[in-house]
Amino acid sequence: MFCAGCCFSCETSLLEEVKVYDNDFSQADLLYFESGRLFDFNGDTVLGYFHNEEIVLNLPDLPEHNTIKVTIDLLLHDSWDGNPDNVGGPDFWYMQLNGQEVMRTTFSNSPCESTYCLYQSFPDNYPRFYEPKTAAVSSDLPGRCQYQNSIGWTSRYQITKIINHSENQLEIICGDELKQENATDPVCDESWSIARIQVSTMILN
Ligand SMILES: [Ca+2]
Ligand SMILES: [Ca+2]
Repeated sequence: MFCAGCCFSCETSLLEEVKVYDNDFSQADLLYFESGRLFDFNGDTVLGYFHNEEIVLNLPDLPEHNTIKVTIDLLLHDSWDGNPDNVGGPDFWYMQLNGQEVMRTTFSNSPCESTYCLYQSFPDNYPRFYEPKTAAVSSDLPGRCQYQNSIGWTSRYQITKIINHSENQLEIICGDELKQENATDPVCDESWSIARIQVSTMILN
């Protein structure tokens, strides 16, 4: 079959891609959020911050499509501990698309040396073992609270998920299960926020 513009090895081709949502929160636009709040982080308006909480975004009236792509720019603040199963973790973060859990992972901003390392599961789902900040697009941001003035205590990730989807609405839920039983102020110890959400509908054949 002749296939204009598609690669030689792939069996599917992208017929159409429509950017249906793009929010970096600079316009303080919280339309379609069930609940949401904004704060200023490092000179940038972002959605957050959260700790043992979910955000819910409902996008209606999507154009006809069979695939959907969601890209989230995620900020992890302060002392995320990754995988360890103890008083400090694991520190989970997850994403659901129309009720389907497409990501359930852990992140770590913590030290990693040859004799002591708090591994994270990202960029895979839990449980996997990667060094802290693996695949981060930025790791030189200051912390938000516990390490407010210290560089290297917020990491930024860009997470993209592509799933089969043809309904005319999309519900995006992001949340965490953070654990810090030995901290007097757990929200200050670790939290997260979102700098940008982009959604595209696609038609693949
Ligand atoms: Ca911690
Ligand atoms: Ca923790």
